[in-house]
Amino acid sequence: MSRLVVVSNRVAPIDEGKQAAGGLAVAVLAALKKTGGIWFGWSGTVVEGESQSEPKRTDVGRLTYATVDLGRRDFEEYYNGFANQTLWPLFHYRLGLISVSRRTLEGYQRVNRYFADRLAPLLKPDDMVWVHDYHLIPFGAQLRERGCEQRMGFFLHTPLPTPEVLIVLPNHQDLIRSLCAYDLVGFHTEVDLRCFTDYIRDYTDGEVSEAPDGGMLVRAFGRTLVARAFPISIDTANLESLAETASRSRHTERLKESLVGRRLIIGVDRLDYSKGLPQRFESFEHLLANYPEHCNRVSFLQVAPPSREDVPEYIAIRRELSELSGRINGRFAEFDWVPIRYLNKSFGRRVLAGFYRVANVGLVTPLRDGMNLVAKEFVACQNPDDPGVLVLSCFAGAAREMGEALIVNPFDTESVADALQRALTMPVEERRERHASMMQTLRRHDIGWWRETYVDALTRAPYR
Ligand code: ADQ
Repeated sequence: MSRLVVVSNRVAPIDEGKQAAGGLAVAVLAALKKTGGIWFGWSGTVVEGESQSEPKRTDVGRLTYATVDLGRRDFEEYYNGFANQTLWPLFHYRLGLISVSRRTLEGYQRVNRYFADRLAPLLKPDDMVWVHDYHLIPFGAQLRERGCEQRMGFFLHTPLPTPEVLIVLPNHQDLIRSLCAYDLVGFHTEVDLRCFTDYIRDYTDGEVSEAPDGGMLVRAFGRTLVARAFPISIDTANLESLAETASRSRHTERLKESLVGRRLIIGVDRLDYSKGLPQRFESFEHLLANYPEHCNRVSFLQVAPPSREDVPEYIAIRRELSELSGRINGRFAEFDWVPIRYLNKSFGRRVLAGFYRVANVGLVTPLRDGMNLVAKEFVACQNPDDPGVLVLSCFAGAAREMGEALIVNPFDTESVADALQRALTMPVEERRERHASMMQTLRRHDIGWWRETYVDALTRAPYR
C-alpha cells in the first residue's frame, strides 16, 4: 500500500491521549494510521524574520508529523492576508469584505513555494499526496515544478463560488490552473463541483466530460484530472456513544439544572462572519417578539470561540455580537431569566456532545458554509427516543444531505423565527422520523466513508 502524505495549513497538535478537535483532524488521523505516512504543515509557531526552518519531525508509530514555522511577514501576508482576507471572503460570497493586494498574493505564493521546498525532499516515488484547503491551492503545482510526479489530490473545505464571483480575483486563472496540477480535486457538494466545471467550460479552453468511476473528467491546461464531490462527515458511531455517556456527565447535569425546566436552543460555531450569527440572534429576537409564549420558557445558548483574531473583520463581528446580545437580553430578560447565553469560549468534544443532547433545537444558520459539521454532530448526539430538531441553513453544504431538517434561509430572520416555533412545538413522532432518516444518512456516509472514497479515487490516478 502506498504511503499517504497529508498536507494542511495546520497540523493537529500531537497528543495521542486526547481526541483530535475537528472533523478534518479526526479523518486525517484515521487515514494516516491505516496507511502510515506523513502529516506536513505549519507548526502554528510564528518566528521573527524569514520562514526558513527545516521540518521538525516527530514519529508516532508509523506516522510522522513534519512541521515548519512561519516568519512574521509570511504569517501576515499568506495566512492573515491572502488566505483569510481574500480567498475566505471571496469563497463565501462576501465581496464587500475582500481586500486584494499584490503584496499578500506574493506572500501566498511564497509560502506555498516554501512548503513545497521543504516537503519535496521527504517524498518517495510511490507516495500519494493529499493536500487540504484554500491556503494551499498552488501547492501541488509547486511540487510538480520540483519534478514530483506522485499521485496528488486536493480537497477544498470551503465552498467554491460561481465563476462570475471567482473572476473578481485578479489571479483567478493562475489559481484554477494550479488546481489542475492535481490528479483529483474534491469538493463538498455537487454545487461546488459545478462551479468548478462551469469555470473550466466558460473561462478556459478545457473540456469536461463524465468520469467513468464518478465525478467529472477535466482536461485543461495540458492536464487530465477528476473533479468530484465527496461530502465530508463525522465519526457517527463514536459521537452517538459519546453523547450517550455524556448525557450523565457533570457538565450536562449543571446545564440541565441551570435551565430549571426551560427548553434549550443551541448554536456552536467558530466566531466567523460566514456563520450568520447576527442574523441568528435577530431570529431569536423575532421568536420572542412574535411568539411571546416562549419568553422565560426558552433559553438560547450560543458557543462561539474567537478565531483569526488578527483580522479586522473578526474584531468587528465580535463587537457587533456583544452589542446585539446585550441589546436583546436588555429588552427581554427577567430577573430570573437571561434569553441569550453568549459564550466566547470553546468546549471539548465530550462536553459539547452532552450539551447537544440536552438541547431541544440545534440552530445552524451560516450564510455560506462548505459543509458544516456542527449540523451533523448535533443530529448524531440526539436521544433517538426524544430527539431535538435541527434548523439548518439552505446555504450550508450539509443541507444537501439533510433535507429532513427544517431548512431555512438565514437572511430571512422572521422565517427562521417561524421555523424555531415549529421546532419547539413539533410532536415527538415527527421528530423521531426526521431524526431516524438523517441518522441513516450519517451512518452510511460517516467520516470513514469519506476518507475511503477519496483515497480510493486517488489510488486510481493518474487519469487519462
Ligand atoms: P469550520 O468553518 O470550522 O470548518 P464546522 O464544519 O462547523 O466549521 O466545524 C468544525 C469543527 O469544529 C466541528 O467538529 C465542531 O464541533 C468544532 N467546533 C466548532 N465550534 C466549536 C466550539 N465552540 N467548541 C469546540 N469545538 C467547536 C471548515 C469549513 C466547513 C467544513 C469543515 C470541514 O468552513 O464548511 O464543514 O471545514 O470540512
